[in-house]
Amino acid sequence: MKKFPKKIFPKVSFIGSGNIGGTCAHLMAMKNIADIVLFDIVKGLPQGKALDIAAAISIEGGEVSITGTNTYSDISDSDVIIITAGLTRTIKDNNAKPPLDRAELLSKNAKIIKKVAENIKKYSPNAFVIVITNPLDAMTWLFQKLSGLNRQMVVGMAGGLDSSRFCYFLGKELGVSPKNIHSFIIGEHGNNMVPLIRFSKVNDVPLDEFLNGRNNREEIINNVIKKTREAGGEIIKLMRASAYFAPAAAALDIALSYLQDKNKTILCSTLLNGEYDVHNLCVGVPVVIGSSGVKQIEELNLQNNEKEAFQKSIESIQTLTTTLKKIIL
Ligand code: TXD
Repeated sequence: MKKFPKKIFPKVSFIGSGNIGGTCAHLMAMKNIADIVLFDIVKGLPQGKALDIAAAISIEGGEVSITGTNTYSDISDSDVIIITAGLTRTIKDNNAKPPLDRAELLSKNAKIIKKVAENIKKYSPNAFVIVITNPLDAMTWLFQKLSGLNRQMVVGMAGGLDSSRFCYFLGKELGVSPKNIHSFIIGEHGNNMVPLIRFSKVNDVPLDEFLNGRNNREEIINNVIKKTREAGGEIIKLMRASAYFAPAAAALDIALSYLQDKNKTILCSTLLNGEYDVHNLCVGVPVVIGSSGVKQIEELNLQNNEKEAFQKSIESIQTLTTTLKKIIL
């Protein structure tokens, strides 16, 4: 019988094999598009998840491989690396307490990102890296600085998730499929996120026009924004764990756009060097992701009220980034 050479797949590594890492690895494995490495500091966790996902691949008839490891050299020469290592906003031992603010994770997660950056620089300096760890914009900035990777090869995942939540809530409110809603949420991944209503569309019609004539227009929009802002905390309150299905799907979307050169415009945190008049900060904006990473940063023409909200967001990211400079750099 004729033997065909085994297909060569790109390599995707996950640093952190917890809820988001494990779920995203599973989603990716089911697409049969990349060999996967799951890394974690907890012994057994990545190995166990890899074994479980390997059987799922087998059911699907997939050809990709998946490996679990506690050894950094196993991530060598990855094409994509997804970083989820770190603490979450969950307070596990006290259900009565509200979820932590993302900023409260700063110093502990910064130490973790430092170690991760050193190892990615050593073993996989040509990878396209997607940062997921909170506080997102500050951790993306820190990773880019410490790893020294080119800015177009580092993004933070958040805006895609926030926008998908906005589309879901608005779709529910209006009885429209979220698929037919476009929304833009820029700025910080946190309380100061900036939903750009003027750029939002329903069935290709600007949202403002779509809601024209409804006397509860303001109420609908404010309600959807509030729910979007609070979704992360609400999920923690409900299930005592940080959201992971949608974050994993949003990370996969970015990875696929890179691996398959889709040139999709996705809201990601990226290092701004003058764009939007922002210097040396990672901020959520629309970017085009393709085979060379961030191919383009799309500069939206903001109006004064939008600029004001964006500025508030920038100040919040700036505060965290300045703290990072003091404690880590
Ligand atoms: O939109 C977004 N960016 C986010 C971000 C949406 C939701 C949650 N977001 C943040 O992602 C969350 O606040 C956390 O900072 C990360 C990861 O969340 P996840 O829910 O996956 O957390 P888990 O399940 O606790 O997994 C984290 C794993 C866990 O297995 C730890 O053992 C591991 O990280 N960990 C490490 N791995 C490697 N190296 C080091 N140093 C390390 N420390 C912990």
